[in-house]
Amino acid sequence: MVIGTGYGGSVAALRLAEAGVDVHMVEMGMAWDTPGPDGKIFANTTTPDARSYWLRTRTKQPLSNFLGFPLDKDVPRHTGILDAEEFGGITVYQGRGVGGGSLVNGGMAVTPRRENFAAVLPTVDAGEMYGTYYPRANAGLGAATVDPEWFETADCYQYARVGRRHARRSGFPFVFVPDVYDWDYMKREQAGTATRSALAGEILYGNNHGKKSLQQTYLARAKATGRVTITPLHRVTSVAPAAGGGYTVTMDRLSTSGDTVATKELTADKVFFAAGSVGTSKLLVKLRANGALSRLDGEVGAGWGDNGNVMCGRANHLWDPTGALQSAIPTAGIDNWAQGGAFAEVAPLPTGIETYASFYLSITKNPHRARFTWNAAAGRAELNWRTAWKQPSIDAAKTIFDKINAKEGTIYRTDLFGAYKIWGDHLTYHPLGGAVLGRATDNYGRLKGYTGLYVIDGALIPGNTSVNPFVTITALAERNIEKIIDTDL
Ligand code: FAE
Repeated sequence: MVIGTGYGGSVAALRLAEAGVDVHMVEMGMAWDTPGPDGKIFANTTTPDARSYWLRTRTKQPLSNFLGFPLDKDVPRHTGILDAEEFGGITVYQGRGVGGGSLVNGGMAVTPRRENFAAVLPTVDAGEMYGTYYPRANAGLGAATVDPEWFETADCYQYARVGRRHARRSGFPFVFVPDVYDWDYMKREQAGTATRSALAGEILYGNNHGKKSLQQTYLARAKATGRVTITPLHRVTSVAPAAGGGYTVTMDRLSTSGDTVATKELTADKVFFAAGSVGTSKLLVKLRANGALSRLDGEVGAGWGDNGNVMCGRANHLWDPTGALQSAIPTAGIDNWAQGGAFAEVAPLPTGIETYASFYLSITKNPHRARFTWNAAAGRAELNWRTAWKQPSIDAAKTIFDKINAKEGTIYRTDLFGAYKIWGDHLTYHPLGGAVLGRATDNYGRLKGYTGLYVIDGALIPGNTSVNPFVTITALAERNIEKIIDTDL
Protein backbone atom coordinates (compact mmCIF):
# COMPACT_ATOMS: atom_id res chain seq x y z
CA MET A 1 0.00 0.00 0.00
CA VAL A 2 1.17 3.48 -0.89
CA ILE A 3 -0.29 6.40 1.07
CA GLY A 4 -0.38 9.44 -1.22
CA THR A 5 -0.01 9.89 -4.98
CA GLY A 6 2.64 12.63 -5.26
CA TYR A 7 6.19 12.18 -6.53
CA GLY A 8 7.47 9.64 -4.00
CA GLY A 9 4.28 7.59 -4.11
CA SER A 10 4.13 7.52 -7.90
CA VAL A 11 7.72 6.34 -8.24
CA ALA A 12 7.13 3.62 -5.65
CA ALA A 13 3.92 2.44 -7.34
CA LEU A 14 5.45 2.29 -10.81
CA ARG A 15 8.60 0.45 -9.83
CA LEU A 16 6.81 -2.00 -7.51
CA ALA A 17 4.26 -2.78 -10.21
CA GLU A 18 7.00 -3.29 -12.79
CA ALA A 19 8.59 -5.76 -10.35
CA GLY A 20 5.33 -7.72 -10.33
CA VAL A 21 3.86 -6.42 -7.06
CA ASP A 22 0.19 -5.44 -6.77
CA VAL A 23 -0.06 -1.89 -5.45
CA HIS A 24 -2.95 -0.05 -3.84
CA MET A 25 -2.54 3.75 -3.71
CA VAL A 26 -4.74 5.71 -1.32
CA GLU A 27 -5.19 9.44 -1.92
CA MET A 28 -7.18 11.86 0.22
CA GLY A 29 -7.78 14.31 -2.65
CA MET A 30 -9.94 13.94 -5.74
CA ALA A 31 -9.13 12.13 -8.98
CA TRP A 32 -9.19 15.34 -11.12
CA ASP A 33 -10.33 13.51 -14.25
CA THR A 34 -13.78 15.03 -14.74
CA PRO A 35 -14.61 18.46 -16.19
CA GLY A 36 -16.67 20.89 -14.14
CA PRO A 37 -19.75 22.77 -15.40
CA ASP A 38 -17.50 25.12 -17.43
CA GLY A 39 -16.10 22.15 -19.36
CA LYS A 40 -12.72 22.45 -17.67
CA ILE A 41 -11.18 20.19 -15.06
CA PHE A 42 -9.24 22.98 -13.32
CA ALA A 43 -10.14 26.55 -12.35
CA ASN A 44 -8.18 29.60 -13.45
CA THR A 45 -5.85 31.40 -11.05
CA THR A 46 -7.60 34.74 -11.49
CA THR A 47 -11.07 33.26 -10.87
CA PRO A 48 -10.80 30.72 -8.04
CA ASP A 49 -13.91 28.67 -7.29
CA ALA A 50 -14.93 25.56 -5.32
CA ARG A 51 -12.29 23.51 -7.16
CA SER A 52 -9.44 25.74 -5.99
CA TYR A 53 -9.07 25.16 -2.25
CA TRP A 54 -8.98 22.18 0.09
CA LEU A 55 -11.89 22.57 2.53
CA ARG A 56 -11.80 26.35 2.97
CA THR A 57 -14.69 28.79 2.76
CA ARG A 58 -12.41 31.65 1.73
CA THR A 59 -9.44 31.57 -0.61
CA LYS A 60 -5.98 32.10 0.85
CA GLN A 61 -3.98 33.33 -2.09
CA PRO A 62 -0.19 33.39 -1.70
CA LEU A 63 -0.30 36.99 -2.96
CA SER A 64 -3.03 38.33 -0.75
CA ASN A 65 -3.19 41.92 -2.01
CA PHE A 66 -2.69 43.99 -5.11
CA LEU A 67 -2.42 47.79 -5.29
CA GLY A 68 -3.92 48.02 -1.83
CA PHE A 69 -6.88 45.73 -2.49
CA PRO A 70 -7.28 42.34 -0.77
CA LEU A 71 -7.69 39.54 -3.31
CA ASP A 72 -9.27 36.76 -1.27
CA LYS A 73 -12.92 35.84 -1.74
CA ASP A 74 -15.48 33.38 -0.44
CA VAL A 75 -15.67 29.94 -2.08
CA PRO A 76 -17.84 26.89 -1.32
CA ARG A 77 -16.18 24.36 1.01
CA HIS A 78 -14.98 21.53 -1.20
CA THR A 79 -12.17 19.00 -1.52
CA GLY A 80 -10.38 21.37 -3.89
CA ILE A 81 -6.89 21.13 -5.28
CA LEU A 82 -4.72 23.50 -3.23
CA ASP A 83 -4.35 23.14 0.51
CA ALA A 84 -3.18 26.23 2.38
CA GLU A 85 -2.51 24.38 5.62
CA GLU A 86 -1.98 26.70 8.54
CA PHE A 87 0.42 25.98 11.38
CA GLY A 88 1.51 28.37 14.13
CA GLY A 89 4.08 30.40 12.20
CA ILE A 90 3.64 29.32 8.60
CA THR A 91 1.12 28.48 5.89
CA VAL A 92 2.19 25.39 3.95
CA TYR A 93 0.80 25.14 0.41
CA GLN A 94 0.32 21.60 -0.94
CA GLY A 95 -1.45 19.87 -3.80
CA ARG A 96 -4.42 17.61 -3.04
CA GLY A 97 -5.54 14.93 -5.46
CA VAL A 98 -4.21 12.15 -7.65
CA GLY A 99 -0.81 13.56 -8.61
CA GLY A 100 -0.17 15.47 -5.36
CA GLY A 101 1.95 18.59 -5.74
CA SER A 102 2.41 17.97 -9.47
CA LEU A 103 -1.17 19.19 -9.98
CA VAL A 104 -0.55 22.69 -8.64
CA ASN A 105 3.16 23.40 -8.96
CA GLY A 106 5.12 25.43 -11.49
CA GLY A 107 6.79 22.34 -12.91
CA MET A 108 10.31 23.72 -12.41
CA ALA A 109 12.45 20.59 -12.61
CA VAL A 110 15.75 21.60 -11.09
CA THR A 111 18.68 19.34 -10.32
CA PRO A 112 20.80 20.87 -7.56
CA ARG A 113 24.51 21.47 -7.99
CA ARG A 114 26.34 18.33 -6.96
CA GLU A 115 28.24 19.99 -4.11
CA ASN A 116 24.97 21.29 -2.65
CA PHE A 117 23.33 17.85 -2.84
CA ALA A 118 26.31 16.32 -1.07
CA ALA A 119 25.93 18.85 1.75
CA VAL A 120 22.18 18.13 2.12
CA LEU A 121 22.33 14.31 2.07
CA PRO A 122 25.93 13.33 2.85
CA THR A 123 25.09 9.64 3.43
CA VAL A 124 23.77 9.21 -0.13
CA ASP A 125 26.31 8.32 -2.84
CA ALA A 126 26.29 11.45 -5.03
CA GLY A 127 28.01 9.60 -7.86
CA GLU A 128 25.06 7.18 -8.10
CA MET A 129 22.54 10.01 -7.85
CA TYR A 130 24.09 12.09 -10.63
CA GLY A 131 25.05 9.07 -12.76
CA THR A 132 21.79 7.11 -12.51
CA TYR A 133 18.91 8.44 -10.44
CA TYR A 134 18.74 12.13 -11.38
CA PRO A 135 18.84 11.25 -15.10
CA ARG A 136 16.19 8.55 -14.51
CA ALA A 137 13.97 10.99 -12.62
CA ASN A 138 14.31 13.76 -15.19
CA ALA A 139 13.48 11.35 -18.00
CA GLY A 140 10.50 9.94 -16.12
CA LEU A 141 9.16 13.41 -15.37
CA GLY A 142 9.67 14.71 -18.91
CA ALA A 143 11.84 17.67 -17.90
CA ALA A 144 13.08 19.94 -20.71
CA THR A 145 14.46 23.44 -21.12
CA VAL A 146 12.84 26.28 -23.04
CA ASP A 147 14.08 26.80 -26.63
CA PRO A 148 16.47 29.73 -26.03
CA GLU A 149 15.85 31.25 -29.48
CA TRP A 150 12.07 31.24 -29.01
CA PHE A 151 12.49 32.62 -25.48
CA GLU A 152 14.14 35.75 -26.90
CA THR A 153 11.06 36.74 -28.89
CA ALA A 154 8.08 35.27 -27.00
CA ASP A 155 5.83 38.01 -25.57
CA CYS A 156 4.91 35.77 -22.65
CA TYR A 157 8.51 35.74 -21.36
CA GLN A 158 9.14 39.47 -21.45
CA TYR A 159 9.01 39.39 -17.64
CA ALA A 160 11.80 36.81 -17.58
CA ARG A 161 13.91 38.81 -20.02
CA VAL A 162 13.50 41.89 -17.83
CA GLY A 163 14.51 39.71 -14.86
CA ARG A 164 17.58 38.57 -16.78
CA ARG A 165 18.62 42.09 -17.76
CA HIS A 166 18.37 43.29 -14.18
CA ALA A 167 20.22 40.25 -12.82
CA ARG A 168 23.07 40.57 -15.28
CA ARG A 169 23.47 44.33 -14.86
CA SER A 170 24.08 43.63 -11.17
CA GLY A 171 26.55 40.87 -11.95
CA PHE A 172 24.39 37.83 -11.02
CA PRO A 173 24.33 34.62 -13.09
CA PHE A 174 20.94 34.07 -14.76
CA VAL A 175 20.26 30.41 -15.45
CA PHE A 176 17.58 28.66 -17.50
CA VAL A 177 16.04 25.78 -15.59
CA PRO A 178 14.12 22.84 -17.05
CA ASP A 179 10.38 22.46 -16.60
CA VAL A 180 7.93 19.62 -17.18
CA TYR A 181 5.63 21.83 -19.28
CA ASP A 182 5.34 20.74 -22.93
CA TRP A 183 7.35 23.50 -24.61
CA ASP A 184 5.94 22.76 -28.08
CA TYR A 185 2.47 23.23 -26.65
CA MET A 186 3.58 26.52 -25.08
CA LYS A 187 4.86 27.70 -28.46
CA ARG A 188 1.47 26.92 -29.96
CA GLU A 189 -0.25 28.81 -27.15
CA GLN A 190 1.89 31.85 -27.96
CA ALA A 191 1.20 31.43 -31.68
CA GLY A 192 -2.54 31.25 -31.05
CA THR A 193 -2.95 27.74 -32.46
CA ALA A 194 -3.67 25.90 -29.18
CA THR A 195 -6.01 26.53 -26.27
CA ARG A 196 -4.16 28.62 -23.73
CA SER A 197 -3.23 27.18 -20.34
CA ALA A 198 0.13 28.57 -19.13
CA LEU A 199 -0.70 31.71 -21.13
CA ALA A 200 -4.17 31.88 -19.61
CA GLY A 201 -2.66 32.16 -16.15
CA GLU A 202 -3.31 28.55 -15.20
CA ILE A 203 -1.13 27.57 -12.23
CA LEU A 204 -1.80 26.96 -8.50
CA TYR A 205 -5.27 25.47 -9.18
CA GLY A 206 -4.19 23.11 -11.98
CA ASN A 207 -3.31 23.34 -15.68
CA ASN A 208 -5.90 22.18 -18.22
CA HIS A 209 -3.29 21.69 -20.98
CA GLY A 210 0.44 21.59 -21.47
CA LYS A 211 1.75 20.62 -18.05
CA LYS A 212 2.96 17.08 -17.62
CA SER A 213 1.74 16.34 -14.13
CA LEU A 214 2.31 12.89 -12.63
CA GLN A 215 -1.04 11.83 -14.10
CA GLN A 216 0.58 12.13 -17.54
CA THR A 217 3.93 10.56 -16.60
CA TYR A 218 4.68 8.19 -13.71
CA LEU A 219 1.05 7.47 -12.80
CA ALA A 220 0.05 6.80 -16.41
CA ARG A 221 2.84 4.26 -16.69
CA ALA A 222 1.97 2.77 -13.31
CA LYS A 223 -1.69 2.31 -14.32
CA ALA A 224 -0.64 0.79 -17.65
CA THR A 225 1.00 -2.10 -15.80
CA GLY A 226 -2.48 -3.24 -14.71
CA ARG A 227 -1.18 -3.81 -11.19
CA VAL A 228 -1.96 -0.43 -9.63
CA THR A 229 -5.29 0.57 -8.08
CA ILE A 230 -5.81 4.20 -7.01
CA THR A 231 -8.49 5.06 -4.47
CA PRO A 232 -9.13 8.82 -4.29
CA LEU A 233 -11.04 10.69 -1.56
CA HIS A 234 -9.77 8.34 1.15
CA ARG A 235 -7.66 9.68 4.00
CA VAL A 236 -5.44 7.26 5.90
CA THR A 237 -5.80 7.76 9.65
CA SER A 238 -3.93 4.79 11.11
CA VAL A 239 -1.37 2.10 10.36
CA ALA A 240 -0.71 -0.61 12.95
CA PRO A 241 0.81 -4.10 12.96
CA ALA A 242 -1.84 -6.69 11.99
CA ALA A 243 -2.33 -9.85 14.03
CA GLY A 244 -1.47 -12.21 11.19
CA GLY A 245 1.48 -10.16 9.89
CA GLY A 246 1.62 -7.07 7.73
CA TYR A 247 -0.21 -3.89 8.69
CA THR A 248 -3.80 -2.83 9.21
CA VAL A 249 -4.41 0.46 7.44
CA THR A 250 -7.46 2.45 8.52
CA MET A 251 -8.90 5.14 6.29
CA ASP A 252 -11.84 7.53 6.12
CA ARG A 253 -13.79 7.82 2.91
CA LEU A 254 -14.50 11.53 2.37
CA SER A 255 -17.38 13.28 0.66
CA THR A 256 -16.49 16.27 -1.53
CA SER A 257 -17.51 18.53 1.32
CA GLY A 258 -14.91 16.84 3.51
CA ASP A 259 -17.19 14.77 5.72
CA THR A 260 -16.31 11.19 6.65
CA VAL A 261 -18.94 8.97 5.04
CA ALA A 262 -17.37 5.60 5.85
CA THR A 263 -14.39 4.09 7.62
CA LYS A 264 -12.49 1.13 6.19
CA GLU A 265 -9.71 -1.19 7.22
CA LEU A 266 -7.41 -2.98 4.82
CA THR A 267 -4.37 -5.14 5.38
CA ALA A 268 -1.11 -4.65 3.50
CA ASP A 269 2.17 -6.56 3.55
CA LYS A 270 4.18 -3.38 3.29
CA VAL A 271 3.21 0.27 3.64
CA PHE A 272 4.90 3.22 1.95
CA PHE A 273 4.30 6.63 3.52
CA ALA A 274 4.18 9.07 0.60
CA ALA A 275 1.71 11.61 1.99
CA GLY A 276 4.21 14.46 1.54
CA SER A 277 6.50 15.97 4.15
CA VAL A 278 3.57 17.32 6.17
CA GLY A 279 1.14 14.43 5.63
CA THR A 280 3.69 11.73 6.43
CA SER A 281 5.09 13.59 9.45
CA LYS A 282 1.63 14.29 10.89
CA LEU A 283 0.58 10.65 10.55
CA LEU A 284 3.80 9.25 12.01
CA VAL A 285 3.95 11.53 15.08
CA LYS A 286 0.33 10.64 15.81
CA LEU A 287 0.91 6.89 15.45
CA ARG A 288 4.01 6.98 17.64
CA ALA A 289 2.16 8.96 20.33
CA ASN A 290 -1.06 6.93 20.36
CA GLY A 291 0.80 3.64 20.53
CA ALA A 292 -0.17 2.28 17.10
CA LEU A 293 3.51 2.48 16.10
CA SER A 294 5.13 3.15 19.46
CA ARG A 295 8.58 1.91 18.44
CA LEU A 296 9.07 4.67 15.84
CA ASP A 297 12.30 6.56 16.40
CA GLY A 298 12.49 9.82 18.40
CA GLU A 299 13.70 11.50 15.19
CA VAL A 300 10.23 11.10 13.63
CA GLY A 301 8.75 14.61 13.36
CA ALA A 302 12.14 16.36 13.48
CA GLY A 303 14.24 18.10 10.85
CA TRP A 304 11.44 19.96 9.10
CA GLY A 305 12.27 23.01 6.99
CA ASP A 306 10.63 25.33 4.47
CA ASN A 307 13.39 25.13 1.80
CA GLY A 308 14.08 28.74 2.78
CA ASN A 309 11.15 30.04 0.69
CA VAL A 310 10.54 33.78 0.70
CA MET A 311 8.77 35.93 -1.91
CA CYS A 312 9.14 39.54 -2.95
CA GLY A 313 8.29 41.91 -5.78
CA ARG A 314 10.15 44.88 -7.25
CA ALA A 315 8.53 47.94 -8.78
CA ASN A 316 10.09 48.65 -12.15
CA HIS A 317 10.20 51.97 -13.95
CA LEU A 318 7.48 52.76 -16.47
CA TRP A 319 9.99 52.24 -19.30
CA ASP A 320 10.57 48.66 -18.12
CA PRO A 321 7.22 46.87 -18.59
CA THR A 322 7.11 43.14 -17.75
CA GLY A 323 4.21 42.40 -20.13
CA ALA A 324 0.46 41.98 -19.77
CA LEU A 325 0.73 38.43 -21.16
CA GLN A 326 2.88 36.28 -18.86
CA SER A 327 3.43 32.55 -19.05
CA ALA A 328 2.51 31.08 -15.67
CA ILE A 329 5.38 28.63 -16.06
CA PRO A 330 8.68 30.01 -14.75
CA THR A 331 11.73 29.22 -16.80
CA ALA A 332 14.77 30.72 -15.13
CA GLY A 333 16.41 31.84 -11.94
CA ILE A 334 19.16 33.99 -10.45
CA ASP A 335 21.82 31.84 -8.82
CA ASN A 336 23.54 33.53 -5.89
CA TRP A 337 23.67 30.40 -3.70
CA ALA A 338 27.42 30.21 -3.29
CA GLN A 339 27.85 33.90 -2.43
CA GLY A 340 24.60 34.86 -0.73
CA GLY A 341 22.72 31.64 0.02
CA ALA A 342 19.84 32.39 -2.36
CA PHE A 343 18.50 30.97 -5.63
CA ALA A 344 15.69 33.22 -6.88
CA GLU A 345 13.11 31.93 -9.32
CA VAL A 346 12.05 34.71 -11.71
CA ALA A 347 8.35 34.16 -11.22
CA PRO A 348 5.36 35.34 -13.25
CA LEU A 349 2.63 37.65 -12.05
CA PRO A 350 -0.03 36.55 -14.52
CA THR A 351 -2.70 39.15 -13.79
CA GLY A 352 -3.55 39.88 -17.44
CA ILE A 353 -2.59 43.55 -17.06
CA GLU A 354 0.72 45.38 -17.15
CA THR A 355 1.95 45.59 -13.55
CA TYR A 356 5.51 46.90 -14.03
CA ALA A 357 6.40 44.40 -11.31
CA SER A 358 9.16 41.83 -11.19
CA PHE A 359 8.26 38.97 -8.89
CA TYR A 360 10.52 36.37 -7.30
CA LEU A 361 10.32 33.21 -5.20
CA SER A 362 13.67 32.75 -3.49
CA ILE A 363 14.99 29.46 -2.14
CA THR A 364 17.51 30.27 0.56
CA LYS A 365 19.93 28.66 2.96
CA ASN A 366 17.85 28.95 6.12
CA PRO A 367 19.34 27.03 9.08
CA HIS A 368 16.14 26.81 11.15
CA ARG A 369 14.43 23.44 11.56
CA ALA A 370 11.09 22.78 13.20
CA ARG A 371 9.52 19.69 14.71
CA PHE A 372 6.07 18.10 14.44
CA THR A 373 4.54 16.85 17.69
CA TRP A 374 1.18 15.26 18.50
CA ASN A 375 -1.15 17.31 20.70
CA ALA A 376 -3.38 14.56 22.10
CA ALA A 377 -5.76 16.95 23.87
CA ALA A 378 -6.41 18.93 20.70
CA GLY A 379 -6.28 15.80 18.52
CA ARG A 380 -3.91 17.34 15.99
CA ALA A 381 -0.27 17.49 14.97
CA GLU A 382 1.50 20.78 15.61
CA LEU A 383 4.61 22.35 14.11
CA ASN A 384 6.79 24.70 16.15
CA TRP A 385 7.96 26.93 13.26
CA ARG A 386 8.13 30.67 14.00
CA THR A 387 7.64 33.46 11.49
CA ALA A 388 10.77 35.21 12.86
CA TRP A 389 12.80 32.23 11.60
CA LYS A 390 12.38 33.61 8.06
CA GLN A 391 14.83 36.44 8.79
CA PRO A 392 17.89 34.53 7.45
CA SER A 393 15.89 33.91 4.25
CA ILE A 394 15.06 37.60 3.90
CA ASP A 395 18.71 38.48 4.51
CA ALA A 396 19.80 36.00 1.83
CA ALA A 397 17.23 37.26 -0.69
CA LYS A 398 18.35 40.82 0.01
CA THR A 399 21.87 39.92 -1.19
CA ILE A 400 20.28 39.78 -4.64
CA PHE A 401 17.48 42.31 -4.62
CA ASP A 402 19.01 45.17 -2.61
CA LYS A 403 21.81 45.17 -5.15
CA ILE A 404 19.46 45.06 -8.14
CA ASN A 405 17.30 47.84 -6.69
CA ALA A 406 20.37 50.00 -6.06
CA LYS A 407 21.60 49.43 -9.61
CA GLU A 408 18.24 49.99 -11.29
CA GLY A 409 17.10 52.84 -9.02
CA THR A 410 13.99 50.79 -8.12
CA ILE A 411 12.21 49.84 -4.90
CA TYR A 412 10.46 46.79 -3.44
CA ARG A 413 6.70 46.41 -3.96
CA THR A 414 4.90 46.89 -0.66
CA ASP A 415 1.38 45.99 -1.83
CA LEU A 416 1.52 42.23 -2.51
CA PHE A 417 1.41 40.62 0.91
CA GLY A 418 -0.66 43.15 2.89
CA ALA A 419 -0.36 46.86 3.47
CA TYR A 420 3.27 48.05 3.34
CA LYS A 421 4.68 44.54 3.57
CA ILE A 422 7.68 43.76 1.40
CA TRP A 423 8.39 40.11 2.17
CA GLY A 424 6.17 37.10 1.64
CA ASP A 425 7.61 35.41 4.73
CA HIS A 426 4.44 33.70 5.95
CA LEU A 427 4.45 30.67 3.65
CA THR A 428 6.24 27.85 1.95
CA TYR A 429 5.56 25.89 -1.24
CA HIS A 430 8.37 23.45 -0.43
CA PRO A 431 7.83 21.59 2.86
CA LEU A 432 10.68 19.12 3.45
CA GLY A 433 11.66 16.78 6.26
CA GLY A 434 9.94 15.32 9.30
CA ALA A 435 11.18 11.74 8.75
CA VAL A 436 14.72 12.41 7.65
CA LEU A 437 16.80 9.81 5.79
CA GLY A 438 19.39 8.19 8.02
CA ARG A 439 17.72 9.52 11.20
CA ALA A 440 14.05 8.50 11.42
CA THR A 441 14.75 5.87 8.76
CA ASP A 442 17.77 3.93 7.60
CA ASN A 443 19.72 5.15 4.56
CA TYR A 444 16.98 3.88 2.18
CA GLY A 445 13.81 5.09 3.90
CA ARG A 446 13.03 2.00 6.00
CA LEU A 447 11.38 3.30 9.17
CA LYS A 448 13.36 2.40 12.27
CA GLY A 449 11.50 0.12 14.67
CA TYR A 450 9.35 -1.70 12.07
CA THR A 451 9.96 -4.07 9.18
CA GLY A 452 7.91 -3.32 6.08
CA LEU A 453 7.20 0.37 6.72
CA TYR A 454 8.88 2.93 4.48
CA VAL A 455 8.99 6.67 3.94
CA ILE A 456 9.44 7.61 0.26
CA ASP A 457 8.56 11.31 -0.11
CA GLY A 458 9.79 14.81 0.73
CA ALA A 459 9.75 13.93 4.45
CA LEU A 460 13.13 12.22 3.90
CA ILE A 461 14.91 15.44 2.92
CA PRO A 462 16.26 17.47 5.84
CA GLY A 463 14.55 20.82 5.23
CA ASN A 464 16.36 22.16 2.18
CA THR A 465 17.48 21.15 -1.30
CA SER A 466 19.05 24.47 -2.46
CA VAL A 467 16.65 24.50 -5.45
CA ASN A 468 13.01 23.54 -6.15
CA PRO A 469 12.62 20.06 -4.66
CA PHE A 470 10.56 17.64 -6.76
CA VAL A 471 13.36 16.32 -8.97
CA THR A 472 15.37 15.47 -5.86
CA ILE A 473 12.33 13.84 -4.21
CA THR A 474 11.79 11.77 -7.39
CA ALA A 475 15.44 10.82 -7.80
CA LEU A 476 15.80 9.79 -4.16
CA ALA A 477 12.61 7.71 -4.44
CA GLU A 478 14.05 6.01 -7.56
CA ARG A 479 17.23 5.19 -5.62
CA ASN A 480 15.45 3.90 -2.53
CA ILE A 481 12.79 1.81 -4.26
CA GLU A 482 15.42 0.08 -6.38
CA LYS A 483 17.24 -1.01 -3.23
CA ILE A 484 14.01 -2.00 -1.46
CA ILE A 485 12.84 -4.12 -4.42
CA ASP A 486 16.26 -5.79 -4.63
CA THR A 487 16.56 -6.64 -0.97
CA ASP A 488 13.15 -6.59 0.76
CA LEU A 489 10.78 -8.20 -1.74
P1 FAE B 1 3.07 15.47 -2.49
O1 FAE B 1 3.33 15.74 -3.93
O2 FAE B 1 2.70 16.56 -1.60
O3 FAE B 1 2.04 14.26 -2.42
C1 FAE B 1 1.48 13.81 -1.22
C2 FAE B 1 0.07 13.32 -1.48
O4 FAE B 1 -0.41 12.62 -0.34
C3 FAE B 1 -0.95 14.43 -1.75
O5 FAE B 1 -1.63 14.17 -2.93
C4 FAE B 1 -1.87 14.39 -0.53
O6 FAE B 1 -3.20 14.78 -0.81
C5 FAE B 1 -1.77 12.94 -0.10
N1 FAE B 1 -2.04 12.73 1.34
C6 FAE B 1 -1.63 13.47 2.37
N2 FAE B 1 -2.03 12.94 3.55
C7 FAE B 1 -2.77 11.81 3.23
C8 FAE B 1 -3.46 10.84 4.00
N3 FAE B 1 -3.48 10.88 5.34
N4 FAE B 1 -4.11 9.86 3.33
C9 FAE B 1 -4.09 9.80 1.98
N5 FAE B 1 -3.44 10.70 1.21
C10 FAE B 1 -2.78 11.70 1.83
O7 FAE B 1 4.40 14.79 -1.80
N6 FAE B 1 8.57 21.94 -6.63
C11 FAE B 1 9.44 21.98 -7.66
O8 FAE B 1 10.40 21.20 -7.69
N7 FAE B 1 9.25 22.87 -8.70
C12 FAE B 1 8.23 23.77 -8.72
O9 FAE B 1 8.09 24.54 -9.68
C13 FAE B 1 7.32 23.77 -7.61
N8 FAE B 1 6.32 24.68 -7.54
C14 FAE B 1 5.39 24.59 -6.52
C15 FAE B 1 4.29 25.44 -6.52
C16 FAE B 1 3.31 25.30 -5.56
C17 FAE B 1 2.14 26.24 -5.54
C18 FAE B 1 3.41 24.26 -4.59
C19 FAE B 1 2.34 24.07 -3.55
C20 FAE B 1 4.50 23.41 -4.59
C21 FAE B 1 5.49 23.56 -5.54
N9 FAE B 1 6.59 22.71 -5.58
C22 FAE B 1 7.51 22.79 -6.60
C23 FAE B 1 6.81 21.69 -4.52
C24 FAE B 1 6.47 20.27 -4.97
O10 FAE B 1 5.19 20.23 -5.57
C25 FAE B 1 6.54 19.35 -3.73
O11 FAE B 1 7.85 19.41 -3.23
C26 FAE B 1 6.20 17.90 -4.08
O12 FAE B 1 4.89 17.79 -4.60
C27 FAE B 1 6.33 17.00 -2.85
O13 FAE B 1 6.25 15.66 -3.28
P2 FAE B 1 5.89 14.49 -2.29
O14 FAE B 1 5.94 13.22 -3.04
O15 FAE B 1 6.72 14.64 -1.06
